[in-house]
Amino acid sequence: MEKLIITAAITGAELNKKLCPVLPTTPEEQGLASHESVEAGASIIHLHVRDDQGNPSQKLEHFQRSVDAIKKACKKTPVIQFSTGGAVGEAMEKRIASLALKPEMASFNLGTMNFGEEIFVNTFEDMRRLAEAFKKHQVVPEFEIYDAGHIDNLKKLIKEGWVQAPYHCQFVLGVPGAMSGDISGLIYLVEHLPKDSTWGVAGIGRFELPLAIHAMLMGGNVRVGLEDNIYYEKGKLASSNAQLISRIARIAKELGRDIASPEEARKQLNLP
Ligand code: KMH
Ligand code: ZN
Repeated sequence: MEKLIITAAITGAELNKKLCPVLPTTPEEQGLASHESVEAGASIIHLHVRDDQGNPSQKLEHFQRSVDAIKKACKKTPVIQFSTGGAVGEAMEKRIASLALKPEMASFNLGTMNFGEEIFVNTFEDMRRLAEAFKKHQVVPEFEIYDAGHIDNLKKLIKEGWVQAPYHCQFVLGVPGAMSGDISGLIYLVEHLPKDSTWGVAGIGRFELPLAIHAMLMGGNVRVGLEDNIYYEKGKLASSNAQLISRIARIAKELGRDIASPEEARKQLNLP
C-alpha cells in the first residue's frame, strides 16, 4: 500500500466559535493549527478562510494572508488545498476566483445536493466553468464526492474532455442530504471510481473515525478535522485539529500504514 496521506480540514465554512470554541478562524490561528496538524501527520491542509469578523470569505486577500501565515508557521510546508466549495449559497464566480492565486490543489465539487436544510448548488454548467478555471490556472483538483451519482458526474466530465487523469477523489460521507457513512457505501464508491484514481474519505460527524479506519485498511487516504467533526468522542468536543489527526496517526502506525510527509504526498499525487 502507498503511504497514508492525511488531510486536515481545519476550519470549514459552516461552523463558528460558538459551536466550536477552538475553531481556527484567523490567519494566525490557522497557521498554528496547520503547524500542529502537520507535526501530527497531516500533509494536506484543506483551507477555508474567514474575513475580519470571522465570517466565511472567498476573497483573494483573505486566502493570501492565511497561506502566508500557514507557510510561516509550518516547518514542512503542507500542500495547501483551497476550497472552491465555500459556504453554502456562495456565488460560483466568487468560489472560482481564488484559483487565480494558483494553489497546489483545490476542491472540485461534483454535484448539486441537499446540505442539511440548505441546497449546495453545483450544476454541470458550474462544473464546466470550474474545470476551465482549474485548467487556466494549472491547479490540481480534488473531486469531492458526496453521493453515488457524483461519480457518474465525474465520468461525464471525463467523457466530455473537461478533466484529465489522475483523478484525486475525496468521498465526503455523512452530510445530511447525501450519502451516509455506511461502510457498504464506501466499498461501492471505491469499486466505481474511474481508472487512474486515488481516493480518500472524509466522514462527517460520528462517521469520521470508522470510515477513516476502514479507508486505512483498504489502501485509501483520510481526511479529518474540525470542518468535518467537532467531537473527539460522543459528547466530548475535540480540543484541536491536531488531537483528531494524532489519533489517526496512532491507528495508522498500529495498522502498519506509513504516513506520507508533504513531499511524499506531492509525489504520490503527481503534483507539479
Ligand atoms: N461548505 C460546504 C458547503 C469544499 O470545501 O469544497 C462545501 C465544502 C466543500 O466545504
Ligand atoms: Zn471544505
